[in-house]
Amino acid sequence: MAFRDVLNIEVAAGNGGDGSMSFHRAKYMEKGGPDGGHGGKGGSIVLRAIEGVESLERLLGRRKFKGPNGAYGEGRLRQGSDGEDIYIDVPVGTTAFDEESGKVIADLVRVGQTKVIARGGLGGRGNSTFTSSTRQAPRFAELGTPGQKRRVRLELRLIADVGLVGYPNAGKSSLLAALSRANPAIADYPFTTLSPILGVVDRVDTHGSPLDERLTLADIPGIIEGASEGKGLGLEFLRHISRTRVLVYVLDVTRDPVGELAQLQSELRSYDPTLLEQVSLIALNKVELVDEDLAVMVEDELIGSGLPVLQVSAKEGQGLNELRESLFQLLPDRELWAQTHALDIEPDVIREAPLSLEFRIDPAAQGVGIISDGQPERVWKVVGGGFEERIVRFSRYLEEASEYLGNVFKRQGLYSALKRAGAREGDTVEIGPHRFEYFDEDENKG
Ligand SMILES: Nc1nc2c(ncn2[C@@H]2O[C@H](COP(=O)(O)OP(=O)(O)OP(=O)(O)O)[C@@H](O)[C@H]2O)c(=O)[nH]1
Ligand SMILES: [Mg+2]
Repeated sequence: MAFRDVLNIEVAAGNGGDGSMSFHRAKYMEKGGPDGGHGGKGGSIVLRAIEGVESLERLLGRRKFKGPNGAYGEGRLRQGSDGEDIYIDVPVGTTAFDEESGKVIADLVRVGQTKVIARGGLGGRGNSTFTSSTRQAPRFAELGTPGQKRRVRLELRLIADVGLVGYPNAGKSSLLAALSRANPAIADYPFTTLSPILGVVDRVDTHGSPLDERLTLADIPGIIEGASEGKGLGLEFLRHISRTRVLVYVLDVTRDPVGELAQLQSELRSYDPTLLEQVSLIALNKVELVDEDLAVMVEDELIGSGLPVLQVSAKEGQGLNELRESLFQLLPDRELWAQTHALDIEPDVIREAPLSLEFRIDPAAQGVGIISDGQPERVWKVVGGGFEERIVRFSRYLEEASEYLGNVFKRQGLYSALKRAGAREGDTVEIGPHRFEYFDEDENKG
């Protein structure tokens, strides 16, 4: 199975069903009352984090997800059924971005965590809702709203506590194998590891008996000079160590450890400078291959980097207990770490979020207008307040719903605001693509 850690998908939530415009019909009854039911909600698209899937591969077969529409309302006050939410199961550690804005929509770090990434449309209200003392037979109903559509980029970043970084062949996979039960491929050629691998490391006491404490260790493909320009396997796998809490630089003592460390750090920096601020240590590997004196000399040089250095041999097991114990001791508290590394995530969408009632009369459009009948037309452009959205929801019944809408707008203070701004009888009020004539209530009283 190929390892897949980036995937683009398209999601479209279901539309809300339209409310019904219906009147009760029964034998021997001349005119029945309005009995149109509400439309159902559209199904949302929800990301859900599941355990045990390390790759986004399983989603490859399906790139488009569409939520079912809510059903229309019907007569006899029958409500349309809601479209069921669609769940997309992704591995823990998946982050979702809105492709257009680049913003983070979801960051799933716990098994079972969910996040709506496309919100289903709202159902419209049936005509029975709109009766009042003066309107006993509303010949209009509300339409459903469209479901949210967007393109989403999914990125998987392994959730590991510790990440191993180093040049190819430094012995990262050998260390993972020696410290955990993981069984990665190990070979004496570069780029043996082609995709990230996770292992679980148990803490042990001084006698080697397991304590009930473990951490996860991620082994990623080797990094070489120029990786930030795409050399070798590139830097894309560094994504997987971006949220490990400890970094281990694995250096081969027989090569040029000081030079390689500097190079590694410079490649990491060009990918994400905050990686260098992570708690880090150096595992100076393959020490059994060189003189003790040489190893000590190299260690001294590396200490100049300010990082703790441990001499180890993945092959002979030397220094591994110390390395394991250091990892547990250095590991920052998960909660504290999460607080300082929190992503700026789009807030949860609340289905019934009310529209903002705030509106403004666009000053740019005031008094400016098109000449009609030799007279400049006075146009008042109104922005916000949810007016346009409301009109859209009655677009099929604009004529019949106009009085109702007029009352809603009046209650929201639209006419008094226009009057204060200087609107006069006969002026044009523009809301989105809709235009209507301003009508001064006071002048028309009595
Ligand atoms: N002598 C000796 N050889 C080692 C030691 N650790 C690893 N090796 C050898 O070094 C070679 C590379 O080891 P790997 O663990 O595959 O190295 P890697 O860093 O994972 O390499 P890539 O996956 O290619 O990035 C293998 O032949 C290992 O057997 C060690 O402590 N001593
Ligand atoms: Mg490897």
